[in-house]
Amino acid sequence: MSENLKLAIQKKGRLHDKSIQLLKSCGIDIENFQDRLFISSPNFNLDILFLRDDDIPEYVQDNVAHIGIVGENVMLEKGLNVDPVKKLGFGKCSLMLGIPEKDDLKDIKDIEGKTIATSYPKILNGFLHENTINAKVIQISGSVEIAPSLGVADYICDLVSTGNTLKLNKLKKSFKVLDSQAILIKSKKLDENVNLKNIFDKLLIRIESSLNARKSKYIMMNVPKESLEKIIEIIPSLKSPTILPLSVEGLYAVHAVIKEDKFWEINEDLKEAGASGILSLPIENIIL
Ligand code: PRT
Ligand code: ZN
Repeated sequence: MSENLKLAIQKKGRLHDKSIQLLKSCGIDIENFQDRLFISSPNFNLDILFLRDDDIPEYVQDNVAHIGIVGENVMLEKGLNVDPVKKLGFGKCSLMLGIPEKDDLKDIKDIEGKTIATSYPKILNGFLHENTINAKVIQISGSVEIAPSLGVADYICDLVSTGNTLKLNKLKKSFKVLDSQAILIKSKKLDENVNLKNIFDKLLIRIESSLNARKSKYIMMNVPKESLEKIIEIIPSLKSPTILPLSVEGLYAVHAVIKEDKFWEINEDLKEAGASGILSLPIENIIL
């Protein structure tokens, strides 16, 4: 039997559920994975390794896992020799400079000479270097946000999503260092194995079609003949819309695939132009 492709995902934490969801949306069955370190899918040549997110880049670099899903923040901080393949649209957050609420930081150059606590020294030092700023970077592995109140640092540089953690610690957002989201990474050695490369290519097509589908909606509506031209102009369709005559003379069904965020924008215009019974449906996959 030929070797399975090995994918590393987070065992527990913010990226775990969405990584599983993504695989399921690709039609990959994953069963009984709770408390397991390793499982094989029954319907796709894939083994899944459950790891701490910090360990994933190294496993992929060493080709122990052929591919992995991690935050871009982790990938960049580790700075290992892996190929980034595809941003996955979940786990979005920003690495930001957090400063005490009472402080005012108008110019990035005002960081000069300050002490900054972070779990991301490599990314932060790169940012400081790019902006030709000299500041002292202190590496802390957890609860970075308490460093200013302990007097250990002037500022922090940490991941932020809602900003509530900063607020709770009497800090506020200042300059953004990095935007991050989950990313699919791949081992540099994967392409050397034709069998594994084939499995990977199949998986990537499924992932791309699932991500495309998530951003799109299937819309349907009834349109009288005299409104057809106007309606077609309004619909920002991926391809030209499908138009089907209905059993009622002079009435047509119009079907189209549109970007999700456009639906509410065009809804009113469609009604005004004569469309009725407008439906929007989720799409599971789109193979472009
Ligand atoms: O155990 P393991 O090492 O695998 O997990 P972990 O604890 O290191 O990571 P985890 O599960 O917390 O995060 C995994 C990945 O999720 C990160 O590497 C980021 O890519 C991404 N992510 C997205 C985030 C956040 N959003 C986020 N909000 N990671 C951390 N946070 C922190 C933030 O720093 C703050 O302390 O969550 C807290 C709440 O954020 P606010 O701004 O909503 O208050
Ligand atoms: Zn971690």
